[in-house]
Amino acid sequence: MNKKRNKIVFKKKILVALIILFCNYLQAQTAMVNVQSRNLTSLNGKWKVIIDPTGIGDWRQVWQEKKPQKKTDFVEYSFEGGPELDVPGDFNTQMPELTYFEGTVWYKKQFSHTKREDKRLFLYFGAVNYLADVYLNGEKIGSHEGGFTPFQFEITNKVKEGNNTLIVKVNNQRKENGLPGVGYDWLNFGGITRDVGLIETNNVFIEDYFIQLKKGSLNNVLGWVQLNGAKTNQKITIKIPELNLNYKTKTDDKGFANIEFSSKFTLWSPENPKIYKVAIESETDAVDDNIGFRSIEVKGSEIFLNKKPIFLKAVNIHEENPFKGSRAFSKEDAGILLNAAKELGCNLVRLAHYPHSENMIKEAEKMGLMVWDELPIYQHIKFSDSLVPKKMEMMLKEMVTRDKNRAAVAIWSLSNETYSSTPNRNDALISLTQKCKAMDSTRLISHVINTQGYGDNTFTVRDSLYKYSDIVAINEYIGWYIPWQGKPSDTKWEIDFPNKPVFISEFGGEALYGNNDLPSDEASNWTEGYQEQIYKDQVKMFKTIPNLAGVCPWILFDYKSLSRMNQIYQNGYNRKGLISENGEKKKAWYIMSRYYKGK
Ligand code: GCB
Repeated sequence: MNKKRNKIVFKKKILVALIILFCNYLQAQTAMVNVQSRNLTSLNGKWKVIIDPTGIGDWRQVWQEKKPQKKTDFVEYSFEGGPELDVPGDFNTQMPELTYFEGTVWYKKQFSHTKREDKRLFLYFGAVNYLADVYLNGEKIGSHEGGFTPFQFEITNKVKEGNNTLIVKVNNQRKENGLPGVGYDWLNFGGITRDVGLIETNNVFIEDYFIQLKKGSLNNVLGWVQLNGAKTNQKITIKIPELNLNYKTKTDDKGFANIEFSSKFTLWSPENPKIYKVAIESETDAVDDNIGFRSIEVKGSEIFLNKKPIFLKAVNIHEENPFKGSRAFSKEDAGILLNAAKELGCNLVRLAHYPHSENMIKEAEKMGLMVWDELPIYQHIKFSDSLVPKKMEMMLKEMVTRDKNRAAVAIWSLSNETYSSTPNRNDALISLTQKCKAMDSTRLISHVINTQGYGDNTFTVRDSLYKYSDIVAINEYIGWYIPWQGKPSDTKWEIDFPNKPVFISEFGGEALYGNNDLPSDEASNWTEGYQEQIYKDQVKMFKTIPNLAGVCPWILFDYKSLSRMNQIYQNGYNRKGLISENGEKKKAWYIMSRYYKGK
């Protein structure tokens, strides 16, 4: 009896400990948007590191940087004498011993600060994969979970005059209840992978705002502004000089103001990616942004951009610089990936399978590429773990907060290849969909599914989660993982959602560039010809799809994936790219680019 009780008490204690640990990772952070237009001091550059494969640094309390006090003392760690890594940047590609590393690396940076009256200071991270514990001058200031979204901590009362030491414990171990979970088909690039900086603000500052066209309208903006700080009743002005717009409103005592104005906008579109300079001003702050205005809707079984039907000519992209084989983060990296998408003839990029950097979104926006913005809710997620829905919600909030003023972002993609048989999957994803809609009702929402039936040359599309998706997004690899069951041009479709647009969000197959001498009718030869044939067949099959509103090959460039272990052809690369990691176009590229030219 007693044993049983002890067990229960022990379990309860573990639960409480877990909840405390988790709350720690979800610590409230400010959500200041558009950090690039703030008073930002970069902390990018060389950071000293300690590699901690066993995780003992927690026990040794590395963040305290202890020094020997007396002659008999010694300390079994030091940043001095060790390596340095570039921030931003994944750690895997910066040191050979970190190539496959999934564990802890401690990062250290010193900075000098001059305190100023009436100013507040925030520490900003564009992204850290996956867990970050942040210490300033030996004191923990917060934690964050999730590898692809930004976070910030206020350090106004913690920063010292003069020299300060920042230590960040970064851990990229896979977690059963992480997002993504433990299995995924891309390289788990760890580290401080995006920009880091200090942001100085006035006491009351413009924290966030939403300035986009009202759903269905081409000239009415419906949005809001949120201030942060004590003096919350303030006059707010929104200026768009090019349109002679000077809109005024006032915040309430929570620092919140609704915004509503109209103008004759030149609308943002792939043909004319018009972006306006917008100034958002309060009595104590001013922020500049570049904002485009467009409408995106589903009506019946079609997608409409600015009230005109549009076919989504898309391509999947992972956030990897193909030439360096490292996590992409810069404008230049974005340029490599997006220029190739443009050249293929795309009007949309599916940024798989997690939110890419702001550079990707902003560059895509300038180039006239719509963006499919996706959460890493990928395949085997432990929806029944009580922490998982909270993490999903947190990530959703961070993604939507960051990207909601980007006209390019047309679709919030909330999940990829989840399974209706996974406990709690529907409840968790339906609730997430509702939360997404409540945050932003102006964009489309998608759930990508790959569990359709395919037999007798007929697809059966049934998953009830599509009810909550504006489009029926299907991943199918007919011709690669599943052989064709008949003539592609005779394919039949039974779709339980006959009134929704259908989007083939993934299809394709593997080929090693330049591998052209072996017979091309055998998958196991990994020839360009075999991949090319898949594309030819797919293009024929597309004609059979009712309500087809777009297609999206997997994937633009070959990319690193450790689960791809065929050492003759794959060598650690997923070879479904239309282009090799060296920039060489495969035969399938030309099939796809011809298809897009004809659309
Ligand atoms: C999929 C996944 C994608 C994989 C791809 C593949 O269905 O969504 O992440 O990388 O298949 O290559 O198998």
